[in-house]
Amino acid sequence: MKRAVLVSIWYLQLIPLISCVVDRSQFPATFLFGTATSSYQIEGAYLAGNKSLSNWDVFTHIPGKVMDGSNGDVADDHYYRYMEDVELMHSLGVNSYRFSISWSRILPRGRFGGVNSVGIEFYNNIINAILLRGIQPFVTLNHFDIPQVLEDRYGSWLNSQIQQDYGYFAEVCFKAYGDRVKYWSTFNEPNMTITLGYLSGDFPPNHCSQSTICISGDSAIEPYIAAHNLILSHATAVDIYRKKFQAKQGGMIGIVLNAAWYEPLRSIPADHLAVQRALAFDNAWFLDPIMYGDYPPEMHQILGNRLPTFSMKEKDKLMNKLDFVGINHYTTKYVKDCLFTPCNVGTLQGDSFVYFTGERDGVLIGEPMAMSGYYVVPYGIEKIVLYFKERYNNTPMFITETGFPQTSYPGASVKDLLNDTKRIEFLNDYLTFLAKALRDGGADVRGYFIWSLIDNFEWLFGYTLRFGLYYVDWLTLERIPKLSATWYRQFLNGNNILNYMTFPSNSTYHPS
Ligand code: PNW
Repeated sequence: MKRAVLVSIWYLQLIPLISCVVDRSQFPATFLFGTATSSYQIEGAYLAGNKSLSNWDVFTHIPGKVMDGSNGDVADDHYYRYMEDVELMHSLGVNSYRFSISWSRILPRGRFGGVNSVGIEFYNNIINAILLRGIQPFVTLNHFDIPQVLEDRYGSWLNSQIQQDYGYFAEVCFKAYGDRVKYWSTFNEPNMTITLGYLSGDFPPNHCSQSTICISGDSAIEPYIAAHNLILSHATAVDIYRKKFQAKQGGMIGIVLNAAWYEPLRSIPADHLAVQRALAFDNAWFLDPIMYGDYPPEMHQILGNRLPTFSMKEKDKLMNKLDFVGINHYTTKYVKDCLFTPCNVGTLQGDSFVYFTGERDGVLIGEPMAMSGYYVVPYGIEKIVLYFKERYNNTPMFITETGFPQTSYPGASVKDLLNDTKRIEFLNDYLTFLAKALRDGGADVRGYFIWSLIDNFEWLFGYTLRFGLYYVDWLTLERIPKLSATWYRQFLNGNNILNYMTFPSNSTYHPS
């Protein structure tokens, strides 16, 4: 009963937002429109072509770590079917493709062994195939998966040695692919790698203070050390790119953050400050050092000497180490202050003293998505873009991910999964507000990538969530276009089928 009331009130709030139908012409002709994937989530072939085990290969094989007990051993079998996936992209009419490189395919033993030519060739094949079809590669060097050997030998991100390993890996990639790749991101969502890996322990290397969940770790200290080494690894790679490759190859290099937007729960100063703190602990944690040479003031104030310091030399190395900011944006939440008035703080928000919720006075901030804690809030994308614009002097930005999950529960009919009208509305409404950020806000956003091209291995959720524009049958690995694939193709063609689509009565257009 309560839920029914919540949903209907939420619907009334959305009425003014759903009347807009976005158009390709609202974006510059040079704008990148693409789809995004990552190596571990799609490739499979986990032992093929001299690849070594990654941290995710090892982690997913530990019972109980992934919701449905699955792993990425096969995933979408993209390693063998990449040509089919390239054709899917081509048929969509995208002009770019964001994908990541598996470090363990390129350097199976890190810097302690040779470069694997089979791995090099695999990504060469992809890059050449997409370029032939007018699709620009947008390459992520690291999307969560690292060679397990780096964990076993010296504790990966907790050890400063990783900077050398990462720099070496990046250089091998610039050398091999930089003649054709003009967009490089060093890391995907380091904020997730660090908080999930060293604070909650949900991701490898499964470190945290709670001995029932983690074998080892210290959630108060390790996240900050690991982040410090990761930030310096980013700077090392950018230094190498700028000194040895950029002038000749002419590309851009940046980093990608997981960037939710936050609204104050109450209109009181404490909650407004809490929003700033939440944003600082999310993104400025990484971006402030990379742009300005030090951590944000909000973190210094709270963490004191738990926050490692950058030497003068490191600060110099860090300054202005970004050509663009990549923004992965899915959701907006309310934030409540817990610093001035103590309250219940979640594990991941502990040090920022904020409480996240999706509800205010019994009204949800947006329709809940299949991923818990995620809500559909189209205006959030405009606000997060304008926040980055202000804080980082309108450094060029790309929406490197946004997307909508579907639950793949046993019994979900393929027909319903293919008829993904809610995803279409989500994409249309978020794009509408993105266009507004460009038009009214003057934000220098240069591209937009939908997560994801195909349904894939969704980390802790295994195969229970589907983000693809294409449905994947996990038994046959057949790819089938969802309605959203048709919508994206038409949108890119200058048409938006929302204009003449009739929605089924259970869609959010006509909630029963
Ligand atoms: C992104 N989690 O972040 C990632 O970059 C993608 O790999 C991922 O598939 C996508 O979002 C959709 O979740 C993540 O809670 C967000 O486990 C949340 C999680 C992981 C990754």
